[in-house]
Parts: sequence; C-alpha cells; structure tokens
Amino acid sequence: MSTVIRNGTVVTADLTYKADVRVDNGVITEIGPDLKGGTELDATGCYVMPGGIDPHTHLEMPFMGTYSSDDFESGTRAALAGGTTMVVDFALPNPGESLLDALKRWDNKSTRANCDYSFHMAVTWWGEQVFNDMPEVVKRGITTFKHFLAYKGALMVNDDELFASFSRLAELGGIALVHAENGDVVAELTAKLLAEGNTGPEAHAYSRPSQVEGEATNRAIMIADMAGVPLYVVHVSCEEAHEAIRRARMQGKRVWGEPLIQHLTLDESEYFNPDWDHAARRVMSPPFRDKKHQDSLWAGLMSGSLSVVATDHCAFTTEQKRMGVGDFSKIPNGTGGLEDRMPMLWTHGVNTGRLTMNEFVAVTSTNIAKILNCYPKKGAIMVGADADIVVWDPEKEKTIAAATQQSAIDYNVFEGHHVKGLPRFTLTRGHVAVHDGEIRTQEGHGKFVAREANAPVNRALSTWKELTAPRPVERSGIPATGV
Ligand code: DUC
Ligand code: ZN
Ligand code: ZN
Ligand code: ZN
Repeated sequence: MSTVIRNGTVVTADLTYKADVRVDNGVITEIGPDLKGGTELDATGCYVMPGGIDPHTHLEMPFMGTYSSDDFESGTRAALAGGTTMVVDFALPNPGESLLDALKRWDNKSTRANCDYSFHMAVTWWGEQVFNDMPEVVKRGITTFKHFLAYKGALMVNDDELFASFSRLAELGGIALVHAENGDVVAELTAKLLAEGNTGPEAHAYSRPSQVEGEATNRAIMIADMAGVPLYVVHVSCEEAHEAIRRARMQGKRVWGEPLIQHLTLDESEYFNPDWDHAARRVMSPPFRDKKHQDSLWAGLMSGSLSVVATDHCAFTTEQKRMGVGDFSKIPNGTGGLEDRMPMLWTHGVNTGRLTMNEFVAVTSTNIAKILNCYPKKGAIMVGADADIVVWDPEKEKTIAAATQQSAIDYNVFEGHHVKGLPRFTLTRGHVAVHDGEIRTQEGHGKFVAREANAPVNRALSTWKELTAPRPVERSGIPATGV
C-alpha cells in the first residue's frame, strides 16, 4: 500500500512548491497536487525535504585505546531522529591489514543499521597490498578514500604515500579525502605542552592551532593537483583551511570543503570551562575555534566555497574521556552530533537568514549525494528516488538534552541549546522511522549504498602533468665529463 505525504511544501536544493508525495515500496512514485489513496502522513505546515546525508561518521570505531560508543544501531537511530537518512562511515584498516579485511569488519558492524549507509575507505598505511586492493574496493562501490595527515605513529600517512595513493585514485576514478592537520607539528606541540605541565583539555586546542590545519590543507590541495585527483577536505574548521579551498576552487581545481555543525555553532571557550569533564567531552580534532573562524565557515556556506555540513560523529562516554585525566593527549578525540546536525543548522542557519531553505537542503543532502555519485537515488525528492524523506516542522521546538537523545553516551555537546525546526516524520526508504516524534526504527533495515567511480566530478585536471610535466630536451653539444 502507498504512503502519501499530504499538504506539505516540497523543498529541494532547487525548488520550493506545494505538492503531495506518494511512496510505494520504498521509492517516490508520484509528486503532485491532491494525491488520493494510501496511508496519509499529514504534512500541513511542514516542508517535505530529502532526508539528510551525513558523510562523516565513526560508528563503533577502534580509536585511541577504546571504541566509539555509538554503533550502527544507536548511531543511525540518532540520525533518523534528527532527520538524517543516510550516513557514510570510514572503514579503517589496521596497520598492515588488507583493505578488504577492514571492509569485512565494517560490513559485519553495519548489518544493524536503521537507515542506509555507505563507506569511505581509509588509507592508514601504504604498500603494494593497498595499491593492489584499491581497484577491488572501488568495484565494491567505495570510491572515496580518506587520508589522515594527523595522528602521527597511528593513522598518519606521509607525503610520499599521499602522492602515491592520490595518483592511484586518479587512475581509478576515485576521490581523495583528507583529514588535514600537520601531524608532525601537532606531535611536537603536544610534547612541549605536556613537558611544560599543560595537561588539561584546553591544551588540546593549543596543540592544534589553525596554522596546522591551514598548512596541511594547502599541502593536500597541491599534492592532489599534481596527482590530478579531486579532493574533499573533511572537517574544515578555520579560515586558513577555508581560504586554501576557496582559492583552489577559484582556480578551477576540483576541491570541496566540509565544515561540521560543531565548529559552526560551538567555540573554543568550551575548553576553558572549569569543569574538566565539560571541557574533555568537547575534545575533538580539529578543536573548536573562535568567532573569526566560525564567521568564515558560515560565509563559506553562504557563498558556496564550502559545500557540505557533516558531524564527524564519534561519541565517547564521560568515562572514556577520563582516560585523559592528567594527559590531554590521551582524551579520546571525538564529539557526537548526528541527531542535532539538521535542527542546529536550521536554527542557526535558516532561522537567522544565513541560509535559504534550498541552501539548507543542498548542504545537508543534495551536494554530498552528487559528490558521492549517489544522486538522485539519494538527496532528491523526485519520482524514482529512494523515499528517504524528512517532513520538517519549522514550528516544532525543543531544548537539546542528553536525557532525551538517542545516542548511547551520557552527555550532549549541544546540551541546553534551543532549536526550532524538527522532523515530524522521517522516512527511510519508505519506512516511517520517526512518526510525530515517536521513534519507530527497524534494526537492520539499512542497506549498503554502492557508488560508481568515474562520475563527472571524479575527474580533475593535473596542472602539473598537463602543463609543466618534464619533457627532456634534445641536445647535441653534450660536454665531456670527468675532466
Ligand atoms: N577527529 C576526531 O575528533 N575524532 C575522530 C577522528 C578525527 O579525526
Ligand atoms: Zn578527522
Ligand atoms: Zn572523522
Ligand atoms: Zn544554539
């Protein structure tokens, strides 16, 4: 039987118009006025939008001596509660492990997902095995490969490895992702701060100034340009990184930037809270920054130089955070946000006039669906698209509180923030997972979304190869040697 979303206003990245939307077997089958029949979902006063896509999560991730505490079940339940209907998680090979073995572990974990998901593959080490595994990973629908320029001695790859991996990706029609912070400098600053007795969570911010992010972002852009691979920079938190991305885009390089909802709405003052737990709960990399950087990120979203808002959802309990009492470098890095990304961005973006509703849809869903090459299956309200839909009530309000959240952890970094604009219904491939605020998720409903390589966006020029690659000069008068 059909489900019909009635009396709402459809909002896509391009258009706003009154229409009903019919869903059959998980797919949108009809859009138009006064659709009859089927089970009705009343969208009076609401906007009918593509469900959110969060392209940056770490669910049940082994990291810094522990595992992130939201798994694919609680994480995707939190996502749906907040209007997000697809997540993209990072498969993380151990040192020396084959990419395909890492993928197997992620396949196993993800069987519990409540909504659809895809993966990025992380390149955490480099060698023949990785080089040889990459085509098979692409064949399995994973075309995006993440590289950490930070976490020295753990996840970090060096520049030679970065160039080799980027070049391989260019051949395969993939997209390179980077966590852009200079891991060597971070390691030096961390050691210096600890030696000087700076052991509290605030020192985490001192150890990762915006310059380390600006440097690494510039470096990654230049290396991607030489390799001729498109580049997606995750968690852009500062003006220096944004400036590099802006400049690259102006030069015609295929580069995208992804700010997080946390960096857009929370600032570095959180680290100076006298409560150790409060500060440690907000330790993530890159750290929260000051207003100058926040303004830059908002300007990037408004002008289009930044393309996607994500969360980097990586949730640790207070107990886990306390692994770093006496040494900030042992505080597991990460914050949550899956349930709050859409309401927080609506509240601070649309309600303030910084973003139009269409821009909101673009940066929470449609842009990333296009970049990841799963549009219009995802990110669209269109006949034939998956019925991943959020019916958004702009009048619905709440104060964010850990006590009422879906996430498995015991606090929320947005605790006490008031939001206006929340889902009335969230549909994941037609299943109504949020019904008038009531959670009706189905464990295991989520399916893997395979993505193809060689989409138009998966190509970039190499200004190095095309314009300045070395060409040997033919010479006649070669001087004698050894004189
Ligand atoms: N940053 C975090 O804060 N957590 C997970 C990984 C990362 O890059
Ligand atoms: Zn990262
Ligand atoms: Zn991350
Ligand atoms: Zn707020």
